Amino acid sequence: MSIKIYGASISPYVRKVRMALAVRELDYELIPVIPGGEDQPAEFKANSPLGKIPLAHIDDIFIPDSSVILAYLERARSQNPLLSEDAKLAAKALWYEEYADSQMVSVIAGHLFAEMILAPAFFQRESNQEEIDLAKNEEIPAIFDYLESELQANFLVGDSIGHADVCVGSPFVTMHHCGVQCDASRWPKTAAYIERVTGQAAFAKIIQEEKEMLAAFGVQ
Ligand SMILES: N[C@@H](CCC(=O)N[C@@H](CS)C(=O)NCC(=O)O)C(=O)O
Repeated sequence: MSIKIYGASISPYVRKVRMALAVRELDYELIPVIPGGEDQPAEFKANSPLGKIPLAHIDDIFIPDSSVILAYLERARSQNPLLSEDAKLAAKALWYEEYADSQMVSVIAGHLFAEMILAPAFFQRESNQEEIDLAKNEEIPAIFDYLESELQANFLVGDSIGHADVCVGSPFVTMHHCGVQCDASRWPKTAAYIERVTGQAAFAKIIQEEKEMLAAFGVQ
C-alpha cells in the first residue's frame, strides 16, 4: 500500500490517522498542509472539497476525512486490523470514535487548545480564560466521568489497543500539550488508561514531533 497523508499532526483528526497507521505498522508520507494556508499542493485543493485535513492518498484514490480513511483501511483489509469482526464490538468502537470526534475534540481542541495555545502562539490574540476554565473545570471532567464509567479493562474495546483507543487517545495528546492531566485520585481507571494509550511506544515519534513543532512556536 502506498499512503500519503496531507495535514498537520497538531490536528487531532490527522493525529488519529497517524496513530492508526502506527498501530497497523503501515508506512506513509506526511505532506504538510495547513487549512486555509498558502502553498497548498494542487492535489490537496482538488481532492479535499471541504478544505479540511486530513486527506489521504492511498494507492490510486484520494480519501478525505479521518473516519473514512480509517474505514477504508479496515475494508481494504490492510494489516493489523483495529476494528473487531464482531458487529457489537465494532459498533461500540465506532461510537467511541463518534464521541471522540465530536465531543472530545470540540472540548479539548476547540475550547482548551484553541484558547490556551493557538490564540496566543498562532493567532496573536488573548486567550479566552472563561472558555479555558469551563473546559478544565466542567467539560473535561465530564469526559473523565463518562470514560471512568465505561472502562472495564485496559482498553475500551477488546484486550489490545484498537480503533476506539486511537480515536479517544488523539484528543488526550492535545490535552497533554496543554499541560492538563487526569487526576488519578478522582478517575483512577481513566488516568491509567490515558497514560497507557498515549504512552504506547508506537506513538512516541508522532508526539515528539508535535512537541518540537510547538516548542518552535514558543509553547513549552
Ligand atoms: N470530520 C473531519 C474533520 C476534519 C477537520 O475538521 N479538520 C480541521 C483541522 S483539526 C480542519 O481542517 N479545519 C479547517 C476548516 O474547517 O476549514 C475528519 O474527521 O477528518
